[in-house]
Amino acid sequence: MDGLGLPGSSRRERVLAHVDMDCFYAACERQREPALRGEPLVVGMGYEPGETHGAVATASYEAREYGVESAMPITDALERLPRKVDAVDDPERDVSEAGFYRPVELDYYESVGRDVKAILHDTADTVREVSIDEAYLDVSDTVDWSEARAWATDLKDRIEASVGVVASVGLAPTMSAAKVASDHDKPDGLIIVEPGEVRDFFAPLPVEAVHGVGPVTARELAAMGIETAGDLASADPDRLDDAFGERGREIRRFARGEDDRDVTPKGDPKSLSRESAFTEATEESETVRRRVRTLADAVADRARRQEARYQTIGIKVVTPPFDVNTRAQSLPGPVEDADLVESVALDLLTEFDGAAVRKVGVRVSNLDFSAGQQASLDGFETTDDDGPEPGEGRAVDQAPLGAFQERAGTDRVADGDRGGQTTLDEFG
Ligand code: DCP
Ligand code: MG
Repeated sequence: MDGLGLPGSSRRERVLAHVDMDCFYAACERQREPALRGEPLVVGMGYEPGETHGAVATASYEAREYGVESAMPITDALERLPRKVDAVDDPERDVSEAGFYRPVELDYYESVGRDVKAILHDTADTVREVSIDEAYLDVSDTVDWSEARAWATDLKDRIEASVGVVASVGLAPTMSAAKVASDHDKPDGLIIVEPGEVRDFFAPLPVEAVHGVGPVTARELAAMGIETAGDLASADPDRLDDAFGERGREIRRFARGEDDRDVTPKGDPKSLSRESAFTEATEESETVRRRVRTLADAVADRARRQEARYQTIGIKVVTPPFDVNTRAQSLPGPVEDADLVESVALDLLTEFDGAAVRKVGVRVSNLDFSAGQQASLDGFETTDDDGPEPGEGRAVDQAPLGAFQERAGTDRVADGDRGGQTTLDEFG
């Protein structure tokens, strides 16, 4: 019953998947032209049949064996792997050592990508699409570690049977480990990294495998004698801090398998919020304040994990029968400050001292993701996992009343959104 992600609390080990299609553009070409299956195949951006201009967008794994790589000029690729049509006419060439070349047709690949994503959305509630052929899934609520392999095998089979392309899948309790896992056994890969195995899984890999470590950082790390993720995981944090600042500590955390980023659907959320109901309306203001403190911590932690700053902090107080009261305070600029979320929320709550309260919520809005990854969440989430605090009734899990609603000029909104509307107006 945790999973709230409260600071200091142990989160339930999540079951996250990263799905990435194998040699995707080439796979799409093979899907509509099955004769290309099993053949060396190069898909060229800016390439035209019979010509030599353009660059390699992707190559089938058979073509990669000839040294053909993404972003290589087609002229170089042709030196390593001539075209079949040219080899047939050239007595110097061996047709069996030649391949096929096709120009990029993005519209078609996008439609295949959409078909794959439809299956992903069908199989997981939370899907973050990353690129045309890649997505993260959070299946914690439906898949247990004991059935992870069966689930992933089924997903791979479904994609191949209904779309005709092959996916590599990695499962792990963190996003970065899941991504490395999906890449680890390509093509047609399936790697499961269970909780507790993440650090060992990373240890022998080169530092570049660690999220946030690019070629430049890798070179700097190598100069410090840090070559594998294992070296990075056990490096002296002060030394990393001296060399890279806070980012040094962050990549060390990733190398240790510590990555608490959430899989969030794509697109900016308008707000991040948590709400929680009391079994029965309570007039004990200290009970309400305690709950608001918990929610404020949860919201601030969620914002931190999504790398969101916020300029508005608000509360929602539901009084019997279903009167939704919202209050908010806007700040001069975006902040990331958990203490401030708590103090502003408690301050706004004082107006309701002594009132009977059925439900409370804390929300941050006017979000700013410029500092990091983007995320999406609509309206209020009902907490389903903060247990009762001592001396108060059990927190009841309820369907969310819907998003905070606020009409211009009023801050008391009839509970018109209980029928599942998701209208959301910004505070402030
Ligand atoms: N792509 C591109 N240019 C690049 C890299 C990729 O046009 N420099 C396109 C072609 C790829 C697609 O994006 O097919 C997906 O990129 P990936 O990095 O996932 O590469 P592939 O799917 O081709 O290969 P892999 O099997 O390694 O995932
Ligand atoms: Mg791919």
